[in-house]
Amino acid sequence: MAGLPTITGFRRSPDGGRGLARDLRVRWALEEAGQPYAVELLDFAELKSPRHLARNPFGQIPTYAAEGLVLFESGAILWHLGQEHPVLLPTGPEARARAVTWMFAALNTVEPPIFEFSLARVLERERPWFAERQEMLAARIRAVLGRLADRLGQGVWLEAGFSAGDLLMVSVLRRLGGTGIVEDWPNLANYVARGEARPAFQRALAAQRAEAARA
Ligand code: GTB
Repeated sequence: MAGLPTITGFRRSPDGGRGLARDLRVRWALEEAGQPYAVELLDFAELKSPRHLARNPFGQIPTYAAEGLVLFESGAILWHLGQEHPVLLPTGPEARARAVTWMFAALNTVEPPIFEFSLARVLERERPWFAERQEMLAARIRAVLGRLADRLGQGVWLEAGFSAGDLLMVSVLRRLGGTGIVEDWPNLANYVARGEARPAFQRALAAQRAEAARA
């Protein structure tokens, strides 16, 4: 659709519409911002096409394009949207810096062991060392989540109000759905549920599910 920011997502997400791929966090951010958007769905082969590699040199989703600006990396896209939308990044310089810190914490500290853990479940199940490695990765995840849960305490969000830091943290923790790991910390489980209950999240997930059903 001409004029609207356009993001990219999987035409057929391997998660079957559970919203675990990283386009969901961009959709959620756009919904929080009240910014209408268009979605271009890509087959796996199209990810590595010259057209898409021009948008993202790693041939991945999500990307974001608006008014000649083309971005990749979900964190960078959210940071960009946050410049215009205080619901994502507060305007006060210190509050904004704290929110950005949580964005980095979600992507650089919490997501890597979770990503490795879930990737191993898909790619390494048949390996003789699978169980041992899963245990090791689960221990790494638990160490990080314990610290995160301590900091969150009985807070509603990680700082005074919801921000892109929470949006990314909840998105990252959702990947552990079904493993029972997050549930070991009821405050974290409630935090994820609070994020998922936000109307903007629900709209983003519903849109992504509807596309998955049509694909
Ligand atoms: N650092 C980048 C970012 O944050 O934007 C990473 C982007 C990324 O990993 N993209 C993945 C991709 O395009 C999709 S999200 N992969 C295709 C490729 O590399 O060729 C990762 C993902 C995929 C599927 C599920 N799932 O089915 O549950 C979950 C997460």
